[in-house]
Amino acid sequence: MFCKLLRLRLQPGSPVHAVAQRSIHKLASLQKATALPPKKMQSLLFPFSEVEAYLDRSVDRTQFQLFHPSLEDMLMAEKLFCASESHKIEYSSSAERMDHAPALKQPEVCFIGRSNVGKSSLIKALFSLSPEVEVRVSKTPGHTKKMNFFRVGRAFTMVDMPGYGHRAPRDFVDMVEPYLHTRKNLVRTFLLVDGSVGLQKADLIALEMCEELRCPYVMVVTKIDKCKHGALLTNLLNLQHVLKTETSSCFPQPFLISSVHYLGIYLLRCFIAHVTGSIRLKDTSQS
Ligand SMILES: Nc1nc2c(ncn2[C@@H]2O[C@H](COP(=O)(O)OP(=O)(O)OP(=O)(O)O)[C@@H](O)[C@H]2O)c(=O)[nH]1
Ligand SMILES: [Mg+2]
Repeated sequence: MFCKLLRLRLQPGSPVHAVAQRSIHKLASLQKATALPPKKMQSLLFPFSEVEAYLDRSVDRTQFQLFHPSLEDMLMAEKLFCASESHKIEYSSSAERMDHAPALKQPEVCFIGRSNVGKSSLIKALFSLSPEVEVRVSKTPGHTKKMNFFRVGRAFTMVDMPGYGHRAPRDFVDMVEPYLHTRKNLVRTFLLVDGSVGLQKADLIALEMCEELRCPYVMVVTKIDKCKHGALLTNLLNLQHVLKTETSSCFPQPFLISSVHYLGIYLLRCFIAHVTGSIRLKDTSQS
């Protein structure tokens, strides 16, 4: 009964729903984060700082901290993720094949990775300041079946891809590969791996493909809120080794993310704004 009532009161348009939406909005904003104690804020903005304490002194940390923008830069980037009358953030279209993909001029970034790794959740977290943008996530692997295009004003487009592995191996061959091969306005590909399990065979195949295509890509380590420290460290060090020895098109710094607790979301917003040319970082030595 209570649940029914709650659901009723949380209907879109109801006053309670509006309050709930506002609190999500607050949680996701940098303004809110700056009110946290310094250590907490540091791990929210730069999640690697949390892990770093557990690393052996001999481990080279520079690779994990190459992109280290100022708070001012992050605030500038955050504005791009807030919709307004003149800056619409919206789902634009879906496509099952490249000839159905919208012809767009603005820079584009895409998110690829195994089914269930958290691609759609990451896009949802990035858009959490504009909660009216609907991004569907699901516990069931293979949920996203098409390439979904989201427009961020006139600044850039973000593309949510179907996952590979599990029940959707064809999607990858039919959609992701042709997309990466042909998309002219694609400026960065984000390849997601699950922090608890690390690089899997399917991830290495995707990584090899990005290398072959020489498409600039970035590794994102997801669900770090669920990872045991030991497992996350082992997987990070293995990833660091692979990036150093087997890649040349990959940005050396992996981005650590929790889409549930917004860890690393602020940093990734800033990186996306930067690589799409939407903001100019104040201190260029940090790029
Ligand atoms: N704890 C935790 N769970 C997450 C996180 N990101 C995603 N999940 C959960 O993981 C599941 C899969 O998330 P999706 O975002 O739908 O995964 P996907 O990669 O888009 O999956 P496909 O569309 O099937 O390729 C959902 O149950 C999410 O709630 C995270 O950062 N932390
Ligand atoms: Mg999805």
